[in-house]
Amino acid sequence: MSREASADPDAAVQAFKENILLKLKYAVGKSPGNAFGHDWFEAVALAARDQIADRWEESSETVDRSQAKRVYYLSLEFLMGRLLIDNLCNLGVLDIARQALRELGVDLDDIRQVEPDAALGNGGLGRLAACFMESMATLDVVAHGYGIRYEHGLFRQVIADGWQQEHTETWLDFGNPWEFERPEVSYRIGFGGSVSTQESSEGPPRQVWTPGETFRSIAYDTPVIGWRRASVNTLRLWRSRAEEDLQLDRFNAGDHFGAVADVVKAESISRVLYPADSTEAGQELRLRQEYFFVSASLQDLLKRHLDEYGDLLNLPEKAAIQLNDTHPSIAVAELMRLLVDVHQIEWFIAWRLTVGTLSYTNHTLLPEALESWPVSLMERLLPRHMQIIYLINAFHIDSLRAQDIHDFALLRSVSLIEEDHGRRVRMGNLAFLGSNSINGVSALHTELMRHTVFRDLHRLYPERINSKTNGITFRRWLYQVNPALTGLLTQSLGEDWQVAPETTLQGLEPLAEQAGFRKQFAECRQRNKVALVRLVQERLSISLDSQAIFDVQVKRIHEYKRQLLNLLHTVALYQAMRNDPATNWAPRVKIFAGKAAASYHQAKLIIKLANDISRTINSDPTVRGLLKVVFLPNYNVSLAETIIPAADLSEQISTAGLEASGTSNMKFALNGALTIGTLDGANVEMSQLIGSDNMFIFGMTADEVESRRRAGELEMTSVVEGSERLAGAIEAIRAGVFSPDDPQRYANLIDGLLGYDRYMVCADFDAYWKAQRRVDALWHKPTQWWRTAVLNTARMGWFSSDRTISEYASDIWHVPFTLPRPAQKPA
Ligand code: HBZ
Repeated sequence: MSREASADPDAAVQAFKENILLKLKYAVGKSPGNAFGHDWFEAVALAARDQIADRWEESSETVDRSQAKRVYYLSLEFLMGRLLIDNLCNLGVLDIARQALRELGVDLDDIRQVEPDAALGNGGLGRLAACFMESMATLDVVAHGYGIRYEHGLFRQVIADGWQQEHTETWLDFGNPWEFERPEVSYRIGFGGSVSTQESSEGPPRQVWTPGETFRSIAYDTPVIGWRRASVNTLRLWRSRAEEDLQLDRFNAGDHFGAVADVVKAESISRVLYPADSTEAGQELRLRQEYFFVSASLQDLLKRHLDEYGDLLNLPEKAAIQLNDTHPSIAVAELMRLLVDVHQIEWFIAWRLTVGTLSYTNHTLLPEALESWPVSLMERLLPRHMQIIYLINAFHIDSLRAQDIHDFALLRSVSLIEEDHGRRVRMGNLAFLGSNSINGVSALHTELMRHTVFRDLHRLYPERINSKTNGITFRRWLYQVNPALTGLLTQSLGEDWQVAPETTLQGLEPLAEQAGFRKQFAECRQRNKVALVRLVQERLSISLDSQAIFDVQVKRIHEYKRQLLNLLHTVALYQAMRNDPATNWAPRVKIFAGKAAASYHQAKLIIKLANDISRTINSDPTVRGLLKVVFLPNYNVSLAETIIPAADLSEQISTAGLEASGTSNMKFALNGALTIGTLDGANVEMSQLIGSDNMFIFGMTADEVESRRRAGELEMTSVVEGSERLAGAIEAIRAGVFSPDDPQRYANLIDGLLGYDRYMVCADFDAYWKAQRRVDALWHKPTQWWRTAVLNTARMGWFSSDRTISEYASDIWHVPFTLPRPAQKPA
């Protein structure tokens, strides 16, 4: 099959249809008469997979022949979501598949819903990895993603009486048609045991690690195809297995459970994704997961390298390994171990190869999210790695002393070992020292990295830190989720705009001045809103007015993201509407969704508060037609795909300096929602490109937040007293207006806010309220609103993950890439 879909559409439909029927019969074992939704999904997925496999083979052969440098993206999370539409789109056969199914009496839109979300991630970091996989394939960057094939992804959130409950997610229950199991690709992973010194006649003594227990990693490969059949890369996820499935001697002795104990222990490593999205997990199992996938991935890529070149000394020229946050940072010690102990490369050469190959992306500055492991745990679980870390540290500190650096405070701060709170290994410092590039994910975040967490390391290695502002794949986050708008853009900008939206989208700017175009743009939104209204009706039995402003905050629930600020505004707005229902209010629907880490009590209370507020307001006839509040349960990629294109207003209101980048901010604005937000993360760059007068920017800047924190001004009684609206909202929540069944429910939450407002919710409230009134005012001027909305879409081109990946490719990985080319027209 060529890079373009077949020139004869009808023949292509017939061929696809036949393949679906073959898959249904021979792979699923059903006939069309007794096939259910999932059977059809599987048959279509397998038919699409055949086409991907053809391209996969071609891609691999081309790469093998060219001996191109390879990129390895190591990430504990890949939040892929559903893959059917993604794959059909990138193959260029979406319409062909739709028609083929229609002729079989099946609706593609029904069966796409059957596919479970691959939720192997918590939030932005995991979704970024998924967008990057797609962009790398699209740009022909030769890349492998490496991670864990969790049997259970992020928990399924159920809201019961307003409270979050976590249920096990079961995405593999019906199998996974996209993956290929590779039982022959398997490595041994050790833990514990001891290290001994072995004298050698050929050189210096060698350290030999004899693990106390070993498990096996098994590879599962999912092909990732680029847009318009560009390259096909591989996402290789590891599953953990015991060395033996059954200990027969124990079984024969009657110990039937003991006989499989090792299996249970081994498999627990890849059993479930850690649901904490920022607080350090602090669990042995988590460290085991990190080491397990890092070791398997490094063994695998070194084997590939040796098969290709027979030598490891050219590793940095032929491989670039990107560490997605510190979760894979044990790679620094593991790569050293493999090079020195297994491949017997001299220490300093191994160190040069390691630093030359690794690079690290930081995604957070929150102190509680910076990983560190107790030395005692490391010594017990990874004794050889602990020795290696000590050695790296000793050589590092020695080299500084040799440069006449003796400042004790500086040496302490750049050390790999934290001595103050029990001895711990600082994984951020390990990743920094072992990498040639350390990048932040937005300009502001990178600047803060240079001045906060990595201040001292940055002084020592000023050229290492660089900024790579995040991006999103437009294939999924515009073309697939918003076919109406995509169609309008094609009609207005011509067939080829999708090839380089980074530049072509700007062509919309003059159209923002045309009433006819604005009307069509607004109609697209309206269709998406109606779809969301339907979903809310189905899931929550709440009816919404699709003419109201859809004001949306969807993301993980975290205090720094300030859902509480939004809820306080909701209450204040409710009170203002009740007091004065005759004012010309802009009707609003406040939409919330997001999961809280299971152990994060405050975040779970915020979910309950959102649900309490929702119930009270939605049943109050005085604000009927003016205000509704909904909390949509179980936020995931698929739900985002319905919500984002239906949003009028995007809430990006984190305390400035704390959101590293944000990526939903980009998805909303690309689809034409207006942003209300602080100057935080990538909002800053968005405001530069979109124009701050086309966004509702409010609140303290990162510098102002910092000064206020330094001055210790976190006690808020006087701030609240000075703001009548804020005081009213706080008082109502505290008095139990929204929780009559338990009036004290939010007393602590509110007291905390007044006594020590760490995230400056109160301090930013008035500015937020005013910005919201600017939203109302603009909504009353539809010409201006829609003009602004069009300009938002027009100016978001730079936030494509193709741009981000092209920067990683040129500046960090030093690999070639090709931007998409226009489709060749059939002769
Ligand atoms: O990474 C997010 C940042 O908060 C967000 O601002 C940024 O846009 C995004 C992509 O760069 N960070 C996360 O999503 N972090 C995690 O999900 C996480 C997961 C497990 C952890 C720690 C953090 O142990």
